[in-house]
Amino acid sequence: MSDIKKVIKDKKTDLNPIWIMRQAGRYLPEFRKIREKHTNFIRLCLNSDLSAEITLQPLKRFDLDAAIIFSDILILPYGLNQKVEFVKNVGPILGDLNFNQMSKFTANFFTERINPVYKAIELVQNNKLTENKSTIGFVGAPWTLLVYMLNKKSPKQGLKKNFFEDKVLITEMLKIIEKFLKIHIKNQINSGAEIIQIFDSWAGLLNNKDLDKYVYNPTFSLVEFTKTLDVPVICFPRGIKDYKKYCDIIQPDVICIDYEIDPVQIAKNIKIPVQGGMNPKILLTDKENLKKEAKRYLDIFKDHPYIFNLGHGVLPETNPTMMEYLVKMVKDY
Ligand code: 1CP
Repeated sequence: MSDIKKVIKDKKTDLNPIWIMRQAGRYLPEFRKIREKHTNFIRLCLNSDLSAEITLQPLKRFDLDAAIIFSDILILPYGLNQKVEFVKNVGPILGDLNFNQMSKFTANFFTERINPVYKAIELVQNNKLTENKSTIGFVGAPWTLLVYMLNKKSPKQGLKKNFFEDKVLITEMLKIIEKFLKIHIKNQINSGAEIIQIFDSWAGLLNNKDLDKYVYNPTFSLVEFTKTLDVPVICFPRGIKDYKKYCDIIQPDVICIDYEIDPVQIAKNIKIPVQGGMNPKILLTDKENLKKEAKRYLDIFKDHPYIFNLGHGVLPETNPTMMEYLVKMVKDY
């Protein structure tokens, strides 16, 4: 069993496994080299050999405990025939949403469209580099996907003015998203994913009164479904104010915390295994500071089942030597 699984299943507190959100891609020169030649990002995700190679790149360099599949949460709208493009220095731009068409798609149609993602998982899972490690599959949470599919671009500058206007469309879209997320989760598990992480990157955009409809209900349904397949679920509701309430309602196997939440309060109030927390910007400072901050998290979660990770994805400008230092430091703790 991998150390991550031991932390999740056996609630081990003496192990300090580590993996890093967005560890595949972005900051690695060997990734950039591949990316330069493959300008269409979705097409790159759908190239099983390259996707597997990129997934394994960080494991070749660092003693990480998991491989996270090189894909994207926006592979779901792509699988449902919504246009998805990644524009340099802008981010994702999505095409118009064709609800009538989407509501008619079958599981087979969707699975066929993104089948190379599943092939990549098989390749990664069968590679020697992932022996005794965990292969992590992932999805975007229903709310975060609804955001991209309706907003058609990143909500970094806010949601479009009439985002919540068409309540019927929103309700129906949430149902479709949930249905195909379950198919996507099941397919990933059938291909060898041993853990599923649900990224709710935009949970922090909602008011408390809207959390039931957009976050709690649909995410709980996904978590419950994944558990019936006997695979643990890690939830990352970035920006949510009340992590305790989130855990009480959703009951994930692991809660991944963002860097804005006080880890001391988390360690005190939350009983389930915890992952993450440290601000990715720390990796842009110096080794001494990095050691101090990483140690702070390790100390706080010393008697708690804890998987080391960051409080959001590793930043593209991160120097790989800082990552190397971090992984060694956590392993030697
Ligand atoms: O231009 C490039 O080279 C592409 C950059 C890139 C990469 C490497 C994107 C575009 N996606 C990915 C891979 C990716 N995305 C992974 C697999 C690799 C890994 O984790 O190591 C994962 C898990 C994701 C997840 C993802 N995609 C999230 C959730 C996590 C988070 O960071 O909040 C989100 C919100 C996306 C959307 C997305 N895809 C890419 C970008 C630039 C964005 C964010 C856009 C925005 O700011 O709204």
